[in-house]
Amino acid sequence: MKKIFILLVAAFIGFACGSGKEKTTSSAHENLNFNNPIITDKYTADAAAIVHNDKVYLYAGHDQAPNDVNAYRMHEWLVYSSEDMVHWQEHPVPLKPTDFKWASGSAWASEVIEKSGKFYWYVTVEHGSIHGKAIGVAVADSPTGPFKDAIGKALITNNMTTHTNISWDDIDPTVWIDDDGQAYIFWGNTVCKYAKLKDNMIELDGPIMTVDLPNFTEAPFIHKKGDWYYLSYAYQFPEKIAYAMSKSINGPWEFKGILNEVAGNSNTNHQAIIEFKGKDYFIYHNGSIPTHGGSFRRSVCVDRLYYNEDGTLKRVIMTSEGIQNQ
Ligand code: FUB
Repeated sequence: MKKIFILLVAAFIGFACGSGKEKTTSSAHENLNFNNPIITDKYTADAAAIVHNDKVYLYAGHDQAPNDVNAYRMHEWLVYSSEDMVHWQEHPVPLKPTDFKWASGSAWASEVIEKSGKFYWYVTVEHGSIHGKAIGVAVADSPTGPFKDAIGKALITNNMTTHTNISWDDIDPTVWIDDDGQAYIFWGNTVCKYAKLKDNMIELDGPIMTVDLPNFTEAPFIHKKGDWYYLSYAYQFPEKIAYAMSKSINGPWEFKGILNEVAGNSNTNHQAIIEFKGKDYFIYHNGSIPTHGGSFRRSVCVDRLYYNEDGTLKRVIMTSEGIQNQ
């Protein structure tokens, strides 16, 4: 009897200690916020980001498709800013396809770049009179606008490129200013195209060239770290993100494999990569907001990006936690 009593006491102490330990673990988890997606009151997609005066400005397309519509309905772009990659402030709507008189809609993927105190916003829209998608440019004196059409006509139209028969191959611009000041625009669906830009940033300077990349779908993005140029892009469909590396913006580009897997519940993934306050970030979108999130109601997320010693990229780990207070 005495033996049974001792065993019961020991079992109780063990249970009490065990549950105490479990509580510590779960309260540690409770301190983590689920920071992805970073914006939850609107559906956002195709993020582009710049760093300016110690802030990140994030530009996104607004997915506005009603819950029963499975097609893109995108009538404006949005802009957010953050000082820590955790808290995001929304600014007034900075740009719409209707700001381009020659466009008929579709606020598809875009990218902003700063040059000489001006902010140039390269956007994909549907052209009003030339069949197919086109690329336009807006300009502003501040990263939050107001932006206005910088040219009064499209920079690139579907009839300027004959590499494919599809009408949506002139989409997803990304712009890079090289160390010598020369600016380049990369874009495309199915075929990755690029061209030099004149110093005024609103005219092409020379022929349209192509980059041969395996399973290129769309969303080219250029960034540089040290001596290496990186060309990441949406690979296959549903999209993974793959990347290639080069020692020159003009190539040759060496394919390096997958950087990010298919993002949850979304056919597209559309990445942007930035360095901010000494850390590297991978920005993408998924379709994770319950219950209507999906390929046409997407949400921008951010996770860390890490490099290997040889300059190659570690595969992104997409998380619900995202970026935590640091
Ligand atoms: O958002 C419309 C299109 O979907 C973009 O232009 C592509 O990059 C894909 O994300």
